[in-house]
Amino acid sequence: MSSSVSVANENGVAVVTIDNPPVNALSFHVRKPLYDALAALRDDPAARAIVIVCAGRTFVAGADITEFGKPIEQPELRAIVALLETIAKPTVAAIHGTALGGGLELALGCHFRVADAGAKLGLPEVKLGLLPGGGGTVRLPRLVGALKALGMIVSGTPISAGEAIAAGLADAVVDSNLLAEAIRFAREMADRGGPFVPVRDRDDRLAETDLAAFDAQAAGLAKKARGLEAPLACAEAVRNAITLPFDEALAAERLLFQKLVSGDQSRAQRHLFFAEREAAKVPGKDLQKRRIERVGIIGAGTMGGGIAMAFANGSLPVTLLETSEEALRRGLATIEKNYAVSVSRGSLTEEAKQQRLGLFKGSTDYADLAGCDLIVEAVFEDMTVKKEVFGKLDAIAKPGAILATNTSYLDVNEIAASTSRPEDVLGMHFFSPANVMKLLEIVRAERTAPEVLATVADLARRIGKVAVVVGVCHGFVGNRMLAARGSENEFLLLEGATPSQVDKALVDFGWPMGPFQMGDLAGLDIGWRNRKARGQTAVIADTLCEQGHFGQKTGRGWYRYESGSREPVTDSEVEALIRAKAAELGIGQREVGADEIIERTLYPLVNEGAKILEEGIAARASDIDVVWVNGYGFPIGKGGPMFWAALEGGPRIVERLEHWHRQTGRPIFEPAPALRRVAETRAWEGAGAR
Ligand code: 3H9
Repeated sequence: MSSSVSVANENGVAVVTIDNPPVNALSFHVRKPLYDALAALRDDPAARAIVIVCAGRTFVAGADITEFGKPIEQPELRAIVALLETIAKPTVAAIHGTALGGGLELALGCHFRVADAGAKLGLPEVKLGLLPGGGGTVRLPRLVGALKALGMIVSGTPISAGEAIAAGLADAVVDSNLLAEAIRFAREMADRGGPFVPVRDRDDRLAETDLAAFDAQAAGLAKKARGLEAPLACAEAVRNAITLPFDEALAAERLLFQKLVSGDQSRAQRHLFFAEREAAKVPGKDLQKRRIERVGIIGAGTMGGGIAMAFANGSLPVTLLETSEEALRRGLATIEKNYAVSVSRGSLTEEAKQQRLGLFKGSTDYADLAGCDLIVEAVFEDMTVKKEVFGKLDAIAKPGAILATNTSYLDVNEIAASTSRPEDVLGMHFFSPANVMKLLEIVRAERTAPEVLATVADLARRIGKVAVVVGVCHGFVGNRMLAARGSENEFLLLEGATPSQVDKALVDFGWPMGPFQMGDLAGLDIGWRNRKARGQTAVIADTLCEQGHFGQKTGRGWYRYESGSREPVTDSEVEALIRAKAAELGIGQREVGADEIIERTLYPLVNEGAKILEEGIAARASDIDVVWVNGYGFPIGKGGPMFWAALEGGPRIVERLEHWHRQTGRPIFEPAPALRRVAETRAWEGAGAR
């Protein structure tokens, strides 16, 4: 007996309870007593059957991720599962909450799985850059078939108890009294008598596998892996389960796991797992939160509509305000259309669509916002307009209502100062499309009350957003760094790179898309308009816009697009324009390599991140990583810009920044002192290794 594992005998059925809050991870202090308990029960005549159950909110949610990268203390999970499979009496996993990763692998070591109706079962290791390393890749296919197992393991997405029983993963699903039902089930099995066949010996589902179909599905999944090793290793391991004897496939799984767990990609993804949870720890987290039961949104355009949908998706009633009936009708129609698309794609039921639409109330009268607990303004990005809106809100919002601006760049302190209650004001910077993108920058203004910050952070989680608290500056964390990433783009072209070379270098790095392709998708006219408003110029992009090349929507931008196609085609006229501009400016053209492109785009990005840390705009380097991975597509296998920078090595980045500073004379490359300092103390790397 230990505090983490206890055993009780319920009229001949041994109940082994794991109690390791918060998620019953299989830490060493669980594995050891669990192994000892099972070894004793195996030969204990007083136990006719064994049930493994968990205390608290969930079944085992996996191996203890904090132990990865350290020497493994025996017994390992694999040994526990192997021991389970030597037990002749019936063994039953009683599953509630989430049986994930090593948790599901433990359950796969049992003869039977009885699940609570609300339980979820899955092998999400791929999301940590890993594959299931406790036999999951060889046992799951034996129960659910190789194709289903491949889908589950490569996506990492858990399935419901209902799906689990249909797939053959669960043997019974119960609506209540899980433990009592599991004990009853175990007793019934003991009465029925064995032999009970361990999963390792159940090969019938594997025998029916169509290997060609499997390979076709695996090839499709591999295409989507975009440089990540884990999805490919997952597919390889499941294939081994089909083609190799059990023990050989298990040994191969082990080797693949060891390779991945010690690699940079998994370290990066584990870093992100903890970084997201760390980001949620905001100042005032333990204070009494304000109640948020109705949200008001001002503006039913693309942004406002998306934000309203994000709240409705989280079951919150929304009052949507527009300036005219016509604009309101248009906004609500777009929302309805978006939900209809989800229904047609099968990601939403008609019933859920109706339920969500039922949460919307439209209005053209500010007075209708008086009952809202949170009001988010998503009007035109202009300080005068925003201040006017906040003036009106100040007059009508009820005391204690939280007032948020969805500005991407403007000074939230100035906006807050236009009200008589700056402590209730903050920024909520959503990313477009706001109903889809997970990131939310919560902008803390100078006078924002801590409980306001904490309330909004909680709310963000409630609506499925990954929130990061940031301070006030132009562009906050994300857009400010984005400007730094793009600052060299045109110079790279003028010096001899082509748009497709720049895009390819970044796609090879792991981005879903390069900056020029992205520009064409978003519309080049947007940046043009912004530049004009700020009196800035971009020599090539401005000329393209003057010629009506706005990107995909006009069929021409940095690339050419055939009618109806989103496939970029190299445009020789654009390349000629770049050469002509370079000649006009007296800039000599030369070969520009992929390494130079990465250094001149991503090192300035990291450098800006370091400045942001120095200024306290972000509280932690890992917060910046969370912003960039969730909002801007920074490759997860690189862990975000700051994690990647630590692996690159601060001194190297500083040296290269100084090199490019000398070459170009442009001040953007001035290395931030924090970059040098932090790199030397390797503090960022410490955050990653947690
Ligand atoms: C694996 O199993 C490998 C095996 O195949 C092979 C082994 C040889 N370990 O998310 P929450 C912490 S790989 C350590 O906010 P929720 C988390 O950091 C693993 N710590 O709760 C947080 O700490 P803090 C495969 C863990 O209710 C606290 O628990 N399994 C672990 O929103 C609460 O977490 C997975 O990948 C862990 N495994 O969600 C599942 N899990 O309070 C990973 C959580 O200090 N976990 N913590 O910030 C999850 O997906 C979610 O935590 C879960 C609960 C859905 C379970």
